[in-house]
Amino acid sequence: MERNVYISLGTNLGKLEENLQRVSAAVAALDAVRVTGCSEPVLTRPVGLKEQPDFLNQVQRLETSLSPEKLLVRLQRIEDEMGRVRERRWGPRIIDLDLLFYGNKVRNTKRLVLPHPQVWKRRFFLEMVEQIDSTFLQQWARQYASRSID
Ligand code: PH2
Ligand code: MG
Ligand code: MG
Repeated sequence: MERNVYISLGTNLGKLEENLQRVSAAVAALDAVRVTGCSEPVLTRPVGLKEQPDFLNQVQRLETSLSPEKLLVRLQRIEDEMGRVRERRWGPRIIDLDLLFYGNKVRNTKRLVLPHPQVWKRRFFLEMVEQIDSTFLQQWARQYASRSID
């Protein structure tokens, strides 16, 4: 069981608040996943591709018995079911679900990079994580600094 999983929810097309509520409900309905914290939703400037509408973003903390890879597949399934069209990288989307942190796990595979490669560059995500748990990022950094290299 991993208790410190952080995901970001985002939307910048259509009715933003409605989209966020629908995707929240879909995450909450996942088997083997419990939502244990939510930040306030925040309107953010688009990162990457600048010529697109602002995003409504929110961070949620999950507790789950799913592996990072399995959780990622479930999140991608929600994106697909909610009609996200994967067109442009970093382009506008009805729904965007990103896995930001999975406890202290580090991954660097083709399918999954953990922590999310963009998380350190997007202050608003870090601030939302801190809103949920003001000590998580410090703990993460301390564990990372003292990790055994093998
Ligand atoms: N997600 C992206 C690209 N750009 N910008 C903001 N503000 N919020 C996002 O969630 C976001 C983005 C691709 O995942
Ligand atoms: Mg994103
Ligand atoms: Mg994404």
